[in-house]
Amino acid sequence: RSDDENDTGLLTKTKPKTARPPLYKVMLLNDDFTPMEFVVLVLERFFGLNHAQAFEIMLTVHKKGLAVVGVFSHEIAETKVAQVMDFARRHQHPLQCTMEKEE
Ligand code: NFA
Repeated sequence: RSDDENDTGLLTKTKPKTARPPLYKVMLLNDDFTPMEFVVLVLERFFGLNHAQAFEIMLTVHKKGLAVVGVFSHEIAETKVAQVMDFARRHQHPLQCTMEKEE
């Protein structure tokens, strides 16, 4: 905090603003080929969801086309996307995972 003198001659406090790092939404996209159980496994393994939560989010992706599965710092979001994309590729499923800066 610093003291500033305004045009009334009064001293006022100015709160220093500490910028918070931006957060990133990690999303899963629907496709016609990835098995539902594989998507549930991804959500349990990489996003720490229990089976019921994972099944619910999988169904949302299936019905709506995509869903946000978590919100993370840039570095963590990048790691999640890379882990999911690598796991899907190794199992030869076309599942897509992307990240987007939160507003
Ligand atoms: N739509 C896929 C199916 O019917 C399931 C799926 C859900 C795929 C969520 C990708 C994401 N097998």
